[in-house]
Amino acid sequence: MRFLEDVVLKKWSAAVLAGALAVGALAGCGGDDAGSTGGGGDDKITMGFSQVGAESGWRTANTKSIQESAATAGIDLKFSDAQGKQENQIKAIRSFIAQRVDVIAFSPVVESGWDTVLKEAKDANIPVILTDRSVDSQDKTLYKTFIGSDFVLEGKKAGEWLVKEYEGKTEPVNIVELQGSPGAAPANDRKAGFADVIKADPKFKVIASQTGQFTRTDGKEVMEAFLKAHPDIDVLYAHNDDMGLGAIEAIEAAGKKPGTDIKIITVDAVKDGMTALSEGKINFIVECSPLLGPQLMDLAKKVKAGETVEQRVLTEETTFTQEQAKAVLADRKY
Ligand code: GYE
Repeated sequence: MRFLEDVVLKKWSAAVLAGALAVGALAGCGGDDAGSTGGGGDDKITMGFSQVGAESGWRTANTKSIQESAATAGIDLKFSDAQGKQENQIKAIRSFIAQRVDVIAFSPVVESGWDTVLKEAKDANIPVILTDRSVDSQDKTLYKTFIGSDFVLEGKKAGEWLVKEYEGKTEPVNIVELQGSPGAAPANDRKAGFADVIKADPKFKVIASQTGQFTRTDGKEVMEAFLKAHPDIDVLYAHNDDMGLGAIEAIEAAGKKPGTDIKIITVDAVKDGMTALSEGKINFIVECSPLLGPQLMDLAKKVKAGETVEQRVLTEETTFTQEQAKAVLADRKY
């Protein structure tokens, strides 16, 4: 068992000392629970968390939620920013294993290529919680649970709005798509869900689809190129608000009116996106909640206590029209 490690022995003696001071006896502190939870009641859970980066407003809100919830839950958080690189995440996870944290949580930059490092965590007996994004590993025992959104459903909701918007119309609808970062679960799934819904009607044509890396800068640049290559764009579907907001700048610079000349659908519903929606520059936003912190900390405690948790924890989300955005904007926290 990993509790023979130095760090745990240190924790253990701290717990023994605390127990002795509190009740003047050692009885409660040397029992079996020290072997499964790492010590007595004052012994903090340590979580190693590897974040994707800081690419979007969503990510910033997600990081804040995780950091604040860890503090509230009394969990010692070791936070590492991968700056968008899988290799950095693998390094961070290996370092968490070496430090023998109690729980590892991470939001995978891409879906593939995790089996080896997840196996290392499993062999070290350190539970892993996937947060926000999933991995495509076949072996589901490599992680305890996955908390996050259903990205395919988000793509479908975007497609369904479009189908309704153009109901009864027969002329072609030219769509350009700004994809999220290549290989990321939300990019793959939001593309697939959307395509699945619009394929039922051949008038919907995706005339260009490229990555905008989930960032404003890339969203703007790629949209500029789209506008140059295609004078006849009807709709922009952006996999997140930030890319949509970048694209809006490009559309305005090209002398067109976002939301009117080109209809815009995005995903996330962060404050900047909701502001643009309420101003009529975006037409529809599919919500994706970044506030995963409280549930993540809860799951970490359960997993650490040896309780069984659901393999999949879904976040609840809605969608927003321009009118709905106006109604909730003032209370939007992120
Ligand atoms: O939609 C995007 C971010 O993984 C759900 O990543 C997340 C996505 C989010 O960069 O804005």
